[in-house]
Amino acid sequence: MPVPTEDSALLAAFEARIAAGESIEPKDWMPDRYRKQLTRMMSQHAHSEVVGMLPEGNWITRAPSLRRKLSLIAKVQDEAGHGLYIYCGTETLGVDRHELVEQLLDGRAKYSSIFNYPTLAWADMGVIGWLVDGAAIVNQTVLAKASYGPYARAMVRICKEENFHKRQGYEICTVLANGTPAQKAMLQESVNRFWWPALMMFGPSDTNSPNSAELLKWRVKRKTNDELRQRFVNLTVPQAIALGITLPDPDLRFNETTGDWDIGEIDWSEFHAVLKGNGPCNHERMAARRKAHDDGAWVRAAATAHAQKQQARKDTAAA
Ligand code: FAQ
Repeated sequence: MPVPTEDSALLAAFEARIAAGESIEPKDWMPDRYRKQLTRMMSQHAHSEVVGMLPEGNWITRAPSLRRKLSLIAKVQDEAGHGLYIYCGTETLGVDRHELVEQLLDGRAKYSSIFNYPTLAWADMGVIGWLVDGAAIVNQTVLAKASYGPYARAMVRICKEENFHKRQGYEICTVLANGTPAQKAMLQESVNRFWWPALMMFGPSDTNSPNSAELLKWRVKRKTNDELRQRFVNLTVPQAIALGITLPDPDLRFNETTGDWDIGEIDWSEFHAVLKGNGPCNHERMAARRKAHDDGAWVRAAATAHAQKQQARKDTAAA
């Protein structure tokens, strides 16, 4: 019989707290794997928010009115804020955000596949808000109940802002759907491009998701990738019907038995190609991130110098 070690007692106590629905906080004991899994997932999430500014940022100068420009700028700025909350969250796990940013910039870290698709038309600003923020909300509403306190709390605030993003996106879609034939066609063409990539945001199917078992066991994830994807489909199909547009899936059917909308086969070869860096915009996105990072070097240097000066003043006053 194995002799219980200190760690196994700590692990049992940790798992009992999770089973009781308690929140794990930064100074609490946690298994190394829990810390590693959270760092991986949260840093990828933070990177996604920051890279996710690029496709929409591309349309700020071309928004069709001042009102649209203002709300698009505000949305893109919100995404930067979400990245910052989540980077702060990862720092509570004992990692340095500079190291995480390095991992993104040198290609070791992932970010969401969806941001490797181009934004070719104004309608994409509506469709990203509706489908991409819509998918993010479905995922993040559940993550707001994740077992790690700092991540869960960041999600509560982020979901409030994402809800606003989704509404502004859907409102753009509504205007286009009720506009001229050319506007309606632009909307349809955008939905045709974004529907399948939005479904891929939820990750591989449950049978091919290596991280899910551990994340579900420790209640970081509370639903599987496929469960969340299905929830998103069920919520979104009626919204597409209300807009009078067609979702590009000939196999989409309402299943009377399950009450779900069944979808056709996802092209997983496309998903894996995008993850390997071969999506339509991977190179462009990373080049833009690296340039922004290099251009911001003087800001980081100035902020560090300022902080050091403040600290020196405090030290002198305390001496
Ligand atoms: N893209 O074993 P699983 C947003 C990777 S925020 C790229 O199932 P897991 C807001 C996965 O990392 C969007 N990689 O992994 C916004 C793993 O690789 P690794 C981001 C993906 O962690 C809107 C491997 O495949 N949201 O949109 C993707 O259990 C508009 C195996 O997968 C989050 O990050 C993918 N789609 O489940 C911003 C939410 N899917 O690390 C701007 C938090 C999977 O082993 C504008 N994250 N991979 O090398 C999650 O919920 C989870 O991490 C999943 C993946 C569901 C993404």
